[in-house]
Amino acid sequence: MIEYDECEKRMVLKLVYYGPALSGKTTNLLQLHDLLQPEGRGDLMVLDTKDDRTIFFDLLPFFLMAPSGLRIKLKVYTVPGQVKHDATRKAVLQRADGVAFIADSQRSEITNNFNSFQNLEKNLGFVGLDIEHIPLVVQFNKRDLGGIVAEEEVRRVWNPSGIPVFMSSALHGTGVLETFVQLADRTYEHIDSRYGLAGNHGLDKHMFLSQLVRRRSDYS
Ligand SMILES: Nc1nc2c(ncn2[C@@H]2O[C@H](COP(=O)(O)OP(=O)(O)O)[C@@H](O)[C@H]2O)c(=O)[nH]1
Ligand SMILES: [Mg+2]
Repeated sequence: MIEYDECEKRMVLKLVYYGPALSGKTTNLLQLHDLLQPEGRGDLMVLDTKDDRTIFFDLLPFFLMAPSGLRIKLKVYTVPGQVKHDATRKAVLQRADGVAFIADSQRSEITNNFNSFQNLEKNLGFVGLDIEHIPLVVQFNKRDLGGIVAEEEVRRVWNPSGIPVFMSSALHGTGVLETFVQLADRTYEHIDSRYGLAGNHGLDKHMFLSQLVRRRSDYS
């Protein structure tokens, strides 16, 4: 599904933050924009309506270079979570190389999380992708709030799936980088096995991740 042009030495990777409305997908991108190294980072595009909801998507681009000269553009998208925007979600999911599912930890959101995850599975199928094989991580956000599902309960439900699960409070920046790094790690593995990022381009995983996630504070 990846966009790869051998002659142009160019690769575009697409990561998608999926989940129910208001779970914190846009907030994750805002925090990532602040946490990640400025050099390779493009401009964050956030398209909110006046009621603070994403109607199309948000986009945060990153640029990396492999020792071979291969240029990699990594685009991180969010989807609108509201049920009525299903067509937009399908469009954003097209050609995705990895997905982070952002769940809302509040008990009141259990059904919305469940429906949105089912919607992800269905829409991946619709665009010709398979939830069993696409790099996928799950984040339970808003851990700072009361009335949330206990971590043990979350893990009991999700552990059998083998999908990595992170607890976060995106509003306060915790768990955001961990989620992203794990998604980037899984995506690297997936791409490397098909395109030989290490073998053909001299880009090992450590180099890939460190180009992405050097924190701002490393520069001050
Ligand atoms: N308390 C709390 N609020 C959060 C957290 N993450 C996001 N929010 C709030 O939840 C609302 C929806 O967040 P947003 O990122 O727009 O959700 P999206 O619809 O998934 O993009 C906003 O008011 C955020 O400030 C969090 O970790 N804790
Ligand atoms: Mg949003």
